Amino acid sequence: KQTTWFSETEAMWPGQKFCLAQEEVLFHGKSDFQDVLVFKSETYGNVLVLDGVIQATERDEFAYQEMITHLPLYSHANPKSVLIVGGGDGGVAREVAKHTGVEKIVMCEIDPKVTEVSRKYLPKMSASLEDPRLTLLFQDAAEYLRSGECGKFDVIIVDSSDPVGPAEVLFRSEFYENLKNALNPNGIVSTQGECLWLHLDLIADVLGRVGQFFPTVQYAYTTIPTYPSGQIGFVLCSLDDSVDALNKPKRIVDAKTAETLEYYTSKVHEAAFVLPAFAEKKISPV
Ligand code: SPD
Repeated sequence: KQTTWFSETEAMWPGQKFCLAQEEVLFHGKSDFQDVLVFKSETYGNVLVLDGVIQATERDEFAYQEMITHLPLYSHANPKSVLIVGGGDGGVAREVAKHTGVEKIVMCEIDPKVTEVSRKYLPKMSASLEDPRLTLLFQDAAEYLRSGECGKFDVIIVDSSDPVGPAEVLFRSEFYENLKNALNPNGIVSTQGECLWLHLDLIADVLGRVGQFFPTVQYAYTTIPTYPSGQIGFVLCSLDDSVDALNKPKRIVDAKTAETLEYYTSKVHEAAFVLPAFAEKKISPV
C-alpha cells in the first residue's frame, strides 16, 4: 500500500515541511474564517489542521494544552475565573476544568466550525466544553475585549493559531492592552508564543510589546513533535511584579489531578522558564 502524506504548509517556517502519514480524511471544508481539515493519521491519531497548519493531534496535544493552561493557573494563588481566547478544540478548557477552585470559565472562539468538528472527531479534547462552569461564545475575541463588556478574570489564556489569518489581531499591542484591562489584581495572561528556533525576532517583539503593559513578562516553553521544529512557547504576563511571579508555582498539584496529567509537574513548571543560551541572549526577562 502506498502511503499518503499530509504535508504542512510552510507559512511561517520557510524551507521546512512536516509530514504525517494520512489514513483517511474525516472532514475537509471552508468555514467563514479558514480552511478546516481533520484527518486520521497512521501514528498520531486524529489531527486538526487550520489553513494547512497542524493545531492538535490526539497523541501529543497534551504537551501544549497542559502547559499553556497550568503554567498560569498554578502561578496564581487562587484562580476563580478564567477566559479562554480561541481554544475551539476544547483542549485548554479540559485542562482549566481540572482546577476545582475555578468557578467561571468563558471561552471566546471565533470559528464555530472548529468546535463542531472537534466535538465530532476529537472527543477527548472537547469533552469539557460541556462543563457547567463554561460559557461558550462564538465571537471575535479582539472585539469582545475591546468592548469592555467581558468583565474581569484572574487568568486569561490566548490559545491562538499563528499570526497569519484570523489570529493576526491577537498579536497586536491594542489586544495586549485590552487583556490587561480585563484582569483582576494579580491576574495572569498566557499566550501562544511561537518557536525559539524559528521566531526569535517575533518573540522578542511580542515580549517588548507586552512589557509596555505588564510589570512581569516571561517566555516559557514545551516540546511537542508535531509543531514546527518540535517546540513552542508561551508568553506569560503577570500584574504581580515580584521576582518569582511566574516561574515558581504557587500551588502544588494534588494527587488526583496528577493522575490526569501527562506533561505538567511542578518541576517541569520551573524548568520551562530556563532558556538555552542563544534564546536568553535575545529575550532576557523583562
Ligand atoms: N503552529 C501551530 C500553533 C498552534 C497553536 N494553537 C493550537 C491550538 C490547540 N488548542
